[in-house]
Amino acid sequence: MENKKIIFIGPVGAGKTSAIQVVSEIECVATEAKISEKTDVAKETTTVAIDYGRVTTSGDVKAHLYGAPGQSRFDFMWDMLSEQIAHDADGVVMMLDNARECPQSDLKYYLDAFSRLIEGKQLVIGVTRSDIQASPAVSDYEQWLSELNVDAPVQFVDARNSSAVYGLVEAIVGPVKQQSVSGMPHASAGSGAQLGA
Ligand SMILES: Nc1nc2c(ncn2[C@@H]2O[C@H](COP(=O)(O)OP(=O)(O)O)[C@@H](O)[C@H]2O)c(=O)[nH]1
Ligand SMILES: [Mg+2]
Repeated sequence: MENKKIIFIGPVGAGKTSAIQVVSEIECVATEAKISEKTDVAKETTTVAIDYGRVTTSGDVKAHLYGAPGQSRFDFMWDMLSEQIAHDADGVVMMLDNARECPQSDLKYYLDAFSRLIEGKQLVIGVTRSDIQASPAVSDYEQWLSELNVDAPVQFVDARNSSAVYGLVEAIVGPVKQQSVSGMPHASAGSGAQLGA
């Protein structure tokens, strides 16, 4: 059985936890991940809460979904996360909240903070809350990405909507058997929330 790994990154409230929960075929709880850091004097272990869920592709590949903590108090964990959990990831989903003050800054910030993780991997940008704040538009994100020489598709999604989130995951691992434990494979989370890719 082949395994793949997808890491969800982005600011608090962008929808990482919701997205992983809505598509996961197993009950997901926020997992406590042990991250160890070797220092000169001792081996320190810190525990940090991360989201974990799983989907299976139609080619029977298990895709493991991890949500990186977004809180700034965990900023210092990101490098360790990148190295110890995510170093062999197959792709990265960056969730951004369109209703935040400056999504363009968030995009730049997370591209920079996770540059080592993202390098050489498939990146997909999932933008939530366009139901609350319609602009910037997909084309704005595409423009910013091209100015930064970053090659990544942009999809406007509602993180509570499983079909939208499957779209993000499938951009990395290909077609997925849609069998989330939430039992609502095509649940819609609100009117006008899905603006498509
Ligand atoms: N209105 C709206 N709410 C959303 C959307 N996506 C996610 N949410 C909600 O935003 C809140 C924060 O999401 P959460 O998954 O906890 O974000 P996280 O901090 O990135 O893990 C939850 O209450 C979600 O239901 C969206 O597209 N529109
Ligand atoms: Mg969360």
